[in-house]
Amino acid sequence: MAKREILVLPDARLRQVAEPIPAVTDEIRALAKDMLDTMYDAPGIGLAATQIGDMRRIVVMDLSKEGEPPDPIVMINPEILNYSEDTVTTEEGCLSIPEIYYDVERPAEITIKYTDLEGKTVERQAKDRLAICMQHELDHLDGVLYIDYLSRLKRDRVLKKFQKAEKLSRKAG
Ligand code: K1U
Ligand code: ZN
Repeated sequence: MAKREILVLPDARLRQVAEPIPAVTDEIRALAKDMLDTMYDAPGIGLAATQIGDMRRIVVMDLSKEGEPPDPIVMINPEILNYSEDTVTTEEGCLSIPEIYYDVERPAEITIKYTDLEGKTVERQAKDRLAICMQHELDHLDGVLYIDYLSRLKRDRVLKKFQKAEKLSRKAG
């Protein structure tokens, strides 16, 4: 198992836009495995490569419930083709913004297209938690964090908390 370090706010790399992956190689398959190991260990239900400081467009997810067999999803160069008009508000968390949760409103259903680990193009519809998690993870690839959808007051409160924590940890060495 190769666990990678997860970047935490206010790390500037979380704001970078990731680059497309030209081909699915063994190195990409190894990256996906490290990302899944890192996500399961955290634990989380999703992880974008941006969050481990790798600026390539790849995301992993697993929304299986406790007691169910694992159901890993790896999405390379994912693109959302369509958003539903109806929206849903759900509580989101982020491994790069630990221990903070806020309600976010997003489109309830999406159509998504991506390349899988075998290099095949997949197009599928998603709703409920899967659609929310996919949107959250794809945002990471564009340097967008869920706190960007909050009011300025709430977002600034979160940013200040993490800026202060980073300053203190730098001081402590
Ligand atoms: O991208 C990330 O930071 C991962 C994030 C995904 C996510 C959570 C909630 C809504 C949208 C996207 C997480 O996995 S936070 C942790 C979490 O939700 C969780 C952890 C353990 C068990 C169940 C959920
Ligand atoms: Zn996140």
